[in-house]
Amino acid sequence: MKITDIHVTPIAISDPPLLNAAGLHAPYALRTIIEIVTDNGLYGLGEVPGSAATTQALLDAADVLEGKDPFQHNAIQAAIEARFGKEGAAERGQSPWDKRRLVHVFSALEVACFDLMGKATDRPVCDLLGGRVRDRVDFSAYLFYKYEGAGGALGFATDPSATGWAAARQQAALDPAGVVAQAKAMTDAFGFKSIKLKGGVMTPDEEADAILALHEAFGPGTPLRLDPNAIWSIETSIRIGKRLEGVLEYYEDPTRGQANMGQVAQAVNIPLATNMCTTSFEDIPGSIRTNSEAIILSDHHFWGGLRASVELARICRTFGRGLSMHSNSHVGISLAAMAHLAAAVPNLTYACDTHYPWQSEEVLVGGRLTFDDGALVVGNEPGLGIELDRAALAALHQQYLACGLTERNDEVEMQKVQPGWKFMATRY
Ligand code: GKR
Ligand code: MG
Repeated sequence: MKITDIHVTPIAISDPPLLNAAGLHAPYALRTIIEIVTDNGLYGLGEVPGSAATTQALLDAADVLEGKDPFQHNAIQAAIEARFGKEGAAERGQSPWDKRRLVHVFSALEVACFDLMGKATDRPVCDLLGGRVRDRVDFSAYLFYKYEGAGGALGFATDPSATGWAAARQQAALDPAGVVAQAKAMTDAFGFKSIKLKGGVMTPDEEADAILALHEAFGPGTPLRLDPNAIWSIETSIRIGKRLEGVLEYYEDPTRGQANMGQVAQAVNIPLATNMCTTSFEDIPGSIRTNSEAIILSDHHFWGGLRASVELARICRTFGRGLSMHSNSHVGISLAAMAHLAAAVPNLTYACDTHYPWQSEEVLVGGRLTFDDGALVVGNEPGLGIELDRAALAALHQQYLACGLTERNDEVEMQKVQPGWKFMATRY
């Protein structure tokens, strides 16, 4: 089996006005979809966070891949590295999401190759990652402070004909009551059993109040997480952490950097988790030295693919780290890859993050994937078990061209609402 063609398609999907430490989500989130075609008539799919730079890098990678065997990951990785050079942790940036280019290229290509390998061998991807240890992958409710609005063409407006979660996802949530209402609507609609609140938006005490309100509303049996995306000082992180001891399942990136996280970890009796201070293999020695977190949030888009994520799981087991999973706004190709990975990793024991309920569009035949009582059921279909709806892909590509966005910039979006607003690496 040889690679003959690569199609790279940037798309824009409607995204509501969600708030975070870096600002505000734009009306559209960008993703790049990759399709790798082989000489035996198969195709494999990958999806990564979109930007003009990532799309260009994937287009530049195309000729490196042509003629290669999709089973030969090492050869493909070496060829990509030879083309692009190496990239260090420094390129990640300070935002809540990862801005490195190469990890995205590896991830997109590698996931598409795994999809192909599965189709060629008539095996689901989880079988190629060691075999499933679970059929059902639990996901958590991912709550956001938000302005009123549906995103996409509606922007800050709402669609009065919407019902159920589609109606609830348009409502503003800016205080503890709004957060609890959002949590109820989301858990009712999807059956999620764990809840994460994206913090770093309101004052730290308001966010702690929201967590305490969730604890009160859902009871002690519901695992809760808070993620201020590292914009709190050590002192604030410790003070708020003390308010939330016995309430949080884990405390995600309260402060910036491994050394600071290590100090908070020593002072607060809640496991710390990260997708910001330990984000690549070269960060692992520092993580061990500083004891910066108890749990690492894996993300195959940022750790360089599915194989790398399985390696990360092994390292977590060796060093006594727990393992959970991070997400960003996405469609079903990423969700299917996340589910196959989580199905095959024994120590991925926490419910995974997903932004999927916030999105409404899809590029898959059959439309949106569905959660069964908070979980995705991983089937036995070959590869990722999904097929590309080419008409839907073309429509979302047109939406990309029409919306004019070329990269994610939450600060610029926030400035449209609050002129002069500035991202601060440490705000409180
Ligand atoms: O979607 O606004 C968002 C989140 O803040 C996202 O970009 C983060 O990467 O989900 C993320 C996290 O856990 O830090
Ligand atoms: Mg996080």
